[in-house]
Amino acid sequence: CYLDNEGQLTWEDAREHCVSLGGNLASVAGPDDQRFITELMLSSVRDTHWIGGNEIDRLSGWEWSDGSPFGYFFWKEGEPNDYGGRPEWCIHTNQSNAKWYDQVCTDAKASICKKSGMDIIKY
Ligand SMILES: [Ca+2]
Repeated sequence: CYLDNEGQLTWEDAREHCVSLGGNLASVAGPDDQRFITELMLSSVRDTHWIGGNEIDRLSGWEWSDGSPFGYFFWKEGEPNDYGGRPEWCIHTNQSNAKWYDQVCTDAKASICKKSGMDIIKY
């Protein structure tokens, strides 16, 4: 299931929060996962949400914090861009189009956790 956390956290704090709930920040394996993410985004009071995609390990490139393979992409056109030369090493989605943007990981944002075995919960 997917959990929409509307509290504003850094990417790392958001990931730790998801882990404390027995999950991780959401990974997106394909269009079905993305559809769930999009539905959650549309019902949220927040415009942007961290998901698990990151390139904090600069040698590995983009990967998911839950360890699943990074093989599907839903970038906004022009992203990822390390805008202005900033270290935009974490992925958030945007409510207006549900697409992915790279962003500085210390920004405070809402977040979406993924956990197996439960229905979608909003809190
Ligand atoms: Ca960016």
